[in-house]
Amino acid sequence: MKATYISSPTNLLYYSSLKNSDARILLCGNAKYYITDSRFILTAQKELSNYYTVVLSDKLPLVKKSIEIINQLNVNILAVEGEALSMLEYLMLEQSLKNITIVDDSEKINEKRVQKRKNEIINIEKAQEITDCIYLEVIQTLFEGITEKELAILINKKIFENNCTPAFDTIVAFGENSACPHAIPSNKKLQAGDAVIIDFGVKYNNYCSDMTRSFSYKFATTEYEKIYNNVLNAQSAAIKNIRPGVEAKELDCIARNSLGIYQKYFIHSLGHGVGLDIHEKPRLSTKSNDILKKNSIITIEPGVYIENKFGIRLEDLIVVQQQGIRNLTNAHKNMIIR
Ligand SMILES: [Mn+2]
Repeated sequence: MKATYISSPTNLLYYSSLKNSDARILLCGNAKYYITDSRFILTAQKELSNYYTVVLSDKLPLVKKSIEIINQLNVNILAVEGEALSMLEYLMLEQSLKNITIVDDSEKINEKRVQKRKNEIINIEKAQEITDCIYLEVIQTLFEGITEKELAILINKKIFENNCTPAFDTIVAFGENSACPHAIPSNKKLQAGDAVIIDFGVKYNNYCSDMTRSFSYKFATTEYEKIYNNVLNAQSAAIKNIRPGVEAKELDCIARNSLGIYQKYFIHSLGHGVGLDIHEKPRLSTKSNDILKKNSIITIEPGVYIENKFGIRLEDLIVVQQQGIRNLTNAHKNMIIR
C-alpha cells in the first residue's frame, strides 16, 4: 500500500486548513493521520478530529512518530514531497523504513492546489482588492525626496493596518534601480523624471496577491513612453490568449514576440500561479510544460530592463475561467504620476 507523507508548511496548511509547520500528515488509503506536538495538540484535536486521527508526538520528533505509524500500516511505497523534504528527514525515513520504497510525489501532492476552489478565489480576490487600495493610496502621497525604503515601509504599514501581512518583500525601485527586477529598497531619493517600479502583495487569510505597477514620476521621456506601451501591449496580448488548455509557454512566447526589439531585455518568465504560496504552479516560462486549467490564478508580468537606465514591469493577477478570464487587478496603469 502507498502512503503519502506531507511535510511542507504550505501543504500542511492546504491539507488541514491549520497553520502549523510543526506537524506531519500521513495519508494511507482511508486512514489519515495528523501528527503534532504538545504545543498544538489541543487545537488539532478540536479542529481536525472529524477528518484525521490526531496523534501526539510527545517525546519523539515528528518524523520518528510518523515512522512508528508507517510501520504499523501495510506500506510498501512512501510518497514524499521531494521538493520540500530536508535531506536529514529523508535519511531518517530511509534508514528506518528498510522495506519501503520512498518516491518523490511533489507533483501529485501539489496538483490539487492548481485549480482553486471557490473560497480560495474569494480570498485571493480580497487580497488583491486590498493591494489595489494600498497602491492607489500610496501613489497620492509621493513627493520628491521620499526614499525607496520610506515608500516600502509605508506600503508595509498599510498592509498590516489592513490585517494582512506582506506576501513577499515589498519592492520599490527608483530610476536606474528599477532596471533590477527584484531590487531591494534603498535610501535612493525620488526625483522628477524617475522611472518607478512598485511590486507587492498581501496575504489575506493565508492567500497571496501579487501586483506590479510602473510609472514615470512627474514626466516621462519619449523612450520611456515607447517601452511602457510596448510592455502594456505585451501584457494585453498574453492576457487575450489565456484560456483553459493553452500551453503556458505559448503565452510566454506571445508576450516575448510582442515586445519586438525589446524582447532581449525581458529577462524573466511571464508569470506564475498564486495561492497559499506566492509562486506556485503553473509556471509561465519558455521552459514550462504546464497547461492552463480553469480556476487557476496566475500572474501576467512582462518587463523590460535596460541597465543603467530604467525598468518597466506590469503585473496583473488573473483567474483562468472556462470562458475567458477575470482580471482581479483593478489598479490603474497610468504611465505618468504627478
Ligand atoms: Mn509576481
